[in-house]
Amino acid sequence: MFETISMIGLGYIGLPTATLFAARKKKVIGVDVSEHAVNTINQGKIHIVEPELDMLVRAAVHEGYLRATTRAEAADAFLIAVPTPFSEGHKPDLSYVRAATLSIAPVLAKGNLVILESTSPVGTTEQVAEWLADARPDLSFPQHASEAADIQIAYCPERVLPGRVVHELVANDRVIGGMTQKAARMASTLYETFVKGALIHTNARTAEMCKLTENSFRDVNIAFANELSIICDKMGIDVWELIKLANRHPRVNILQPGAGVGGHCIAVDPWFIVDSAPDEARLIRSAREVNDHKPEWVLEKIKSAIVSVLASAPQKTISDIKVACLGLAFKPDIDDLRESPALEITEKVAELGVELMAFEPNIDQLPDRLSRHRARMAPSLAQALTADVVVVLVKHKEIVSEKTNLLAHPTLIDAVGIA
Ligand code: SAJ
Repeated sequence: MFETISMIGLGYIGLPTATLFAARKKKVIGVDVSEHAVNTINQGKIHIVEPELDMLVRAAVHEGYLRATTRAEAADAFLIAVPTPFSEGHKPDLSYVRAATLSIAPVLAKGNLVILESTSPVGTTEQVAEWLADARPDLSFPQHASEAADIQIAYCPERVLPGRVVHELVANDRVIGGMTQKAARMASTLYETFVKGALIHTNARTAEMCKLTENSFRDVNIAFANELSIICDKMGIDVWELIKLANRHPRVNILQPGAGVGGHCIAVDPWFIVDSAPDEARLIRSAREVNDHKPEWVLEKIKSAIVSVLASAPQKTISDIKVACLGLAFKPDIDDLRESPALEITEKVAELGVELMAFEPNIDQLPDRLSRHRARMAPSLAQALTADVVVVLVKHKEIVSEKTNLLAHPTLIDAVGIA
């Protein structure tokens, strides 16, 4: 039924998905606006970091099943996996989805299936169907012709964890939201090519909301932990011990406070619900605000520590103070710095005019944002420990393994609970 599959958007989700189809000997045409991405993939290499993916892409390209291009071509099924960021006022920005949709419109043909995978506000799949219907009046679409439509459309979100994408794309259950039941059945047939998890059918709007709900659930729960950490700090209680104790209750499972919520999903997706239901989504909005505030709170703690060091050494000025920030990535044991609260905090510390050392075992070079300032990579954790103020921002394994030395430091700010 699906001989040729086209993936629009070859990023963190699109490329692994395209590659898994190709690994099952489907002919896959990957489309991306970035010439760099297209050229890299066509050489059998990858432009993103994700375990196991390089090997799979190399095989798929060399065996001729995966090819990348900047222009959409005819196919049996089209999958769209492009970014959906938010713009001013946390309003969803659908411009990439619209551009991707319009790019496939000229090559659509009767019998095609179109699947939107991008995390999207409720109603986006119907919007995609409208854009396509406007662009192709010669074809019929599900909003008018239902199951008899020439083109079937579904919304099928991914739910994979960065760093485990290849494994989770295959193993996780998947929600298949058809604009019609026929669309859901067609999408299931397509994903059965490589998905071993269950494929569960619903309508497109519920599937859109399901993706947003999953990430909002996590955001709300992390906000609870972050709020507790701020309350406990005020009350002189060790939040990490408190959480361990509370989690001994059979029905309590509090997550871990940290430096804030980073990445491109959890800090974004809940806003799509808030935008759709601003008066009703009170808890979801508060959680976002609590988590967004956490880096500022950590920064205030660092500033207080610097003030204390200066007070105990009156001959020193701010430029004499050495601060070591441990961890820059958005979460433990990855090299991904995008939307990282740890990086945001470290940059603000550097802006204070201190001498800054950053320790990040997963990267070789300081990002530009930091190298602009008086900042350098700490060659080792031992070196970082010579700083006047040491701040733990990410629970990387290399940092936790040094916890005895870290906890002995006289001015340690631990945002993640290494003890
Ligand atoms: N974090 C905490 N405390 C915790 C757990 C996480 O502060 O107890 C922080 C992390 O340090 C990080 C942020 O939250 O800064 C997000 O990390 P994460 O591991 O919770 O999630 P992501 O962004 O890597 O991936 C999420 C996943 N969603 C859920 O777990 C519900 C993943 O399954 C989704 O596919 C992904 O978002 C996505 O693409 O939407």
